[in-house]
Amino acid sequence: MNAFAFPKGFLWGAATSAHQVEGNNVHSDWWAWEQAGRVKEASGLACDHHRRFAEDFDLAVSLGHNAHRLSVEWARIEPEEGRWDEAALAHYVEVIRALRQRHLEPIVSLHHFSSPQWLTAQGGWTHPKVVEAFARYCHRVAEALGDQVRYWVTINEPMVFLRLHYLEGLGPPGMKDMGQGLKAIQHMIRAHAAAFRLLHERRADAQVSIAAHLPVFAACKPWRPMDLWVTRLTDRIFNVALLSALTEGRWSVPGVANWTFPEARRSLDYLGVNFYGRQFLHWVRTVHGWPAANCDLGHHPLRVRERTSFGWDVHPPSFYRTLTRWSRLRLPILITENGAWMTDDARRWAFIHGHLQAVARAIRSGARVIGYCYWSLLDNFEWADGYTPRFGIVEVDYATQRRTVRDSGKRYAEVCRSNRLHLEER
Ligand code: IFM
Repeated sequence: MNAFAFPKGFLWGAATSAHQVEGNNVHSDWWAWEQAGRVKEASGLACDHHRRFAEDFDLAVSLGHNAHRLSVEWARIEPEEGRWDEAALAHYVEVIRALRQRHLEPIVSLHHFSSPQWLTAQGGWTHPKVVEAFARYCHRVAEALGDQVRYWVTINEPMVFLRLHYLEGLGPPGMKDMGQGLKAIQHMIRAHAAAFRLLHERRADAQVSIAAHLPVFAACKPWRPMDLWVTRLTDRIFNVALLSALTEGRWSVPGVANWTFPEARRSLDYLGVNFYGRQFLHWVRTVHGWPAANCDLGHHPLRVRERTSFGWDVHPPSFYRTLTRWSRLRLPILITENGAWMTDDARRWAFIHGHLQAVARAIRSGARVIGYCYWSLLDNFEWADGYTPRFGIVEVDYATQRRTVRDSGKRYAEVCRSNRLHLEER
């Protein structure tokens, strides 16, 4: 074993998103979706973070963090089209001030799965005017927060968002249509490019990216040509095409589409990486959807040794692979999310520890990783899965809003404080 020192100034923290923690996000499309009974549980008061943000940031400081990722909520800031809620903006100014007072570097996402109801009523991200609407909203936020925020995430996990909301109908607007999904991707790329530009106009040293969910895809049955084919195709559309649109201005998936986005060329200052494990895929016959589905990991007792309480694969070597693969873009990498729901907290720590080992090894191999945000600081509302999954290094008792730091949070704090990790030789 030897001690690995992370680079000086490394950002250590945890991430949250507005709808998942704030509570009473009544103008968002997710709120309407929940009220319409489309999910088993509604978000309601969530973690009441809208009122308790200062004490939650105190907790983050007590855990040795020096950064914090959060999102601002479009639906609060523009509850009706063209009507700006100044009090909502003032609230986020307060939030950022509270972070700065505690020496927590803010990493601010502008869109994290939830959109204003008025936008979704017009077709959401499939409507061409979303690009301009998003830019207007970002402009307002940049005006209010721009001098206090350096790190921005324009859109969280664009491809997961599209898959869940536009291809699988699991979130608003509940579409299941590949054609609409393809429209939405184009609008997201353009919206990101517009936000990138205006954030830089506001502050030249802004660091802007997306948070890209970048799994390693593997075939369920690699001896089946169709499984292999659909796995490569999914990697191309989910991982490669999006990143080449934002770096080279070209989105191309053979047999699907070839587009150019000159305005999106070089629109990443760093790469935000969300990583949760490998995804095993097999080919499925479909009419309007994507011809791939996740396979039952139970079929892979030899290859999938460990799973989270969600049943997701746990595989730190794949994290190493993702980090080294994408370091070829020659951008700094900020790990904007990595985490697990584990009913046994000792296994959560093992997950964090294993993934930090992978980060250290990737840095040793040349990846320029500048920070790590665990998902999540708090247990929170996990979208269609409600409150059952618990990802937090801080446990939340939803009946009393009492916070209790988990042991995994304390172990993670030791790494954050020391900026070091004992690297286990393999
Ligand atoms: O809770 C989500 C988050 O909103 C986006 N990334 C994955 C997390 C865990 O599923």
